[in-house]
Amino acid sequence: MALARRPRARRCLGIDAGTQSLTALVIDPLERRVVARSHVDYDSELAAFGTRGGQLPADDPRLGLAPPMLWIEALDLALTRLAGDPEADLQRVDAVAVSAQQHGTVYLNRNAQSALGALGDLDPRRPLAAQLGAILSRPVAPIWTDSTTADECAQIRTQLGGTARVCALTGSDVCERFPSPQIRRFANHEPGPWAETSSVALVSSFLTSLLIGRIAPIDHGDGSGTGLMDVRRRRWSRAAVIATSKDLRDRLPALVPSSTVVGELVAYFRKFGLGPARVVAGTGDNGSSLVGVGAVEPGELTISLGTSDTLFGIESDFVPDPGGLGHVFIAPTGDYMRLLCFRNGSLAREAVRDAYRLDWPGFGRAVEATPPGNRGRFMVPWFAPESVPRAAAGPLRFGGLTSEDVAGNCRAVLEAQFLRMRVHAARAHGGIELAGSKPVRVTGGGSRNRSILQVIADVLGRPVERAETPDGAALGAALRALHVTAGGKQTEWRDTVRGFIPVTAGRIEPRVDVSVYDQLVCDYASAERAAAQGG
Ligand code: XUL
Repeated sequence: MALARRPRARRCLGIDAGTQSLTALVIDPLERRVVARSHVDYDSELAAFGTRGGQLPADDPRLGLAPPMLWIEALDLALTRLAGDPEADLQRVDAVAVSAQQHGTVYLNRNAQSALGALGDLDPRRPLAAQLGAILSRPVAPIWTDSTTADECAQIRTQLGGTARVCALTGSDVCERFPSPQIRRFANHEPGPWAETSSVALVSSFLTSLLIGRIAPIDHGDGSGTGLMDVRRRRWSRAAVIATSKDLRDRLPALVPSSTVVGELVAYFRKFGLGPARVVAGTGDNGSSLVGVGAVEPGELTISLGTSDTLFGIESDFVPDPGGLGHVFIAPTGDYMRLLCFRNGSLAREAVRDAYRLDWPGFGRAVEATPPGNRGRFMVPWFAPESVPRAAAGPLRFGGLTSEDVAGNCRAVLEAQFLRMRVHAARAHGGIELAGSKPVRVTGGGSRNRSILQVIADVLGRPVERAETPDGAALGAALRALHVTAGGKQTEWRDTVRGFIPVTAGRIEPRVDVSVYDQLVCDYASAERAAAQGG
């Protein structure tokens, strides 16, 4: 008699398509750990696309464009690597979810629906991107780093009755990087390709479409970062859609709650050993990170140190920022999520590190060689155009800081990044509470660097906690997949994340009294205000 085989425990796969790299990881819900991970760096590993920092080089620093085919190749490569890792055991995966950089728009043509539908018939020996055919009406996608759309923002904002009204409707002001001004610009500047566009996807819904073999809906989380959604009613806003383009409504996919199973993994992915797993709606990287660091309840603050630096947390109430610099998005838990996004994150840190030819340990030693408060020397770190506040590129030094001072600049770029969080958290929404004794969770590539974490703790006067994995967004995607397959109830979030996020590992206490920074916060705020006004 054949012995009945014990079913092996299921696993979940999370995929995060970030600005500069794609990470895929597999979690084991019984062992409550990440069992396998693969990572693809766009610039160095898919060099044929010619990206720098994940976007196409351009003379105009305001341009932020990326080729969508790059993300498909990165997905293929990351899964190929996981398939070769016995620890991943992809056959056991029964649920998948995508996380992706927010706000990027992908323009699909009329062939897209049928090409996606035929994914199951593709030759598994050949790469996906090479076989998909022409599915794009625009070969490039504007991504969140783009700030070319100030005119379109002003036009849409005026049509919707000004910043405060737009914020009350969509949760955010009309921002240069958001889909609404980007779509308006594309429709007006390139009417031919716009006429060929049958559907507009976001990066998260685009990659999810490939997984399920049809155009995927957009989840409430990423929808709330489009400038097109009535955030309280959780549906496309007719007024915002029309203010963007009169031909847009038919090109928008449906909006669904983040915890919706949107389809089943198509046969193409069997080549990696994956079976017919359930695919959960894709969402943005910040919402995914919120889950990935376990900050699933109000009062828990997270800082994500990625290409952008973001500060966010869950809120029960909808409290838009009438000043228009902060955002109210929808979190994967279905709650509201307040967020501030600073464009000059890792690129500013890397610009300083590279200017002085340092590696990260050397950068860390330079920071340690200078006292907290930097003897009053500071920087406004706008190496690229900034989003909070909106400002053109051009870093500025104050308090006697010179460009020759290596250690002073290393400390100054970090202190500036967290001083500005103090300044703008206090201004946005009537205040994100930054003071407190509860640790702030830190994720993203920068969270690997202990000297950065120490500066955060000192400047905010609050302990910080680093999650074990810096891949908060990819882990969050895997946990979202797990949450849905485990029943998907609102109350189960705490249980879903339990065990995956060590709460004491990597805790760092402030080393100085927070008052060291009180004067510097004021000096920074005035210097930044003057600089933003062109002073
Ligand atoms: C958030 C934002 C960035 C991107 C980066 O509004 O624009 O954090 O999501 O991936």
